[in-house]
Amino acid sequence: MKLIGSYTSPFVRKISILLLEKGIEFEFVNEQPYNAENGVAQYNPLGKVPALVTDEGDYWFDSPIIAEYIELLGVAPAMLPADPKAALAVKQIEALADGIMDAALTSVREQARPAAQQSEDELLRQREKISRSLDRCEQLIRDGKIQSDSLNLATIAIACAIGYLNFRRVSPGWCVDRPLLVKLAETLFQRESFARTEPPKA
Ligand SMILES: N[C@@H](CCC(=O)N[C@@H](CS)C(=O)NCC(=O)O)C(=O)O
Repeated sequence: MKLIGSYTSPFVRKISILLLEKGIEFEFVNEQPYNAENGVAQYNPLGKVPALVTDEGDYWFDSPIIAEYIELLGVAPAMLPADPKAALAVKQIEALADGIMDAALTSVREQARPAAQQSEDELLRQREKISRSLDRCEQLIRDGKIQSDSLNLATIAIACAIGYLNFRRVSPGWCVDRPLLVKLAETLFQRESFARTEPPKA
C-alpha cells in the first residue's frame, strides 16, 4: 500500500507509526499539501494528507478513517479494544489528540502570515483549545482511562500531538503541571516507530 503524506504532518506520523508497529509494509509518497504544485488532490479531493492507497486500489483519507481501515486488516498488535464501546472511547481520545494537532496547525499557519495580518484573538483561541485538551488528557491518565505506558490509537495520537507541539514550538510550556502526559510522551518517544518518524529538524 501507499501512504501519501509529508514528514512534518502529525496526522501522517500517526498513520506511519500504526503501520510500523504492525509491521505492515508501505511505500511513502512524499507530497507537500501546502506547496502550489502538489499531487494530493488525486488521492483526496480535500487536498489533505494523509491519504492511503491500498493494494486493491481503494483510496482512504482522513487519519481516523485510515486508522480504522488499518485496524480492520486484523494485524497484531491491536490498537483498539475488541469491545465496541471501549473502542469508541479510545477513538474519542484520538479525536481529542487530533483536535490538538488541528489547533496547533492553525496556529502555525496563522503565524506564517505577515505580522500585520495575524490575529492575536485567533492565536489565543487556538492556545486555549490546546491547553484545555491537554488538561483533559492529563485527567484521563490520572483517572486510569488512559494507561500512559500502553500502546493504542489513543496514546499514539496523544504522543504525535505532543511531538508536533515540540516540533513547531507551539505552547512550549505544555509540560508544566502535566507530569503524566510528560511520562506518556517520554515512554512512547523511546519506541523505534517514533524515532523513525521524527519530523525533519530544518
Ligand atoms: N482531519 C484530517 C486533517 C489532516 C490535515 O489537516 N493535514 C494537513 C497537513 S498536517 C494538510 O494536509 N493540510 C492541507 C490543507 O489543509 O490544504 C486528518 O485527520 O487526516
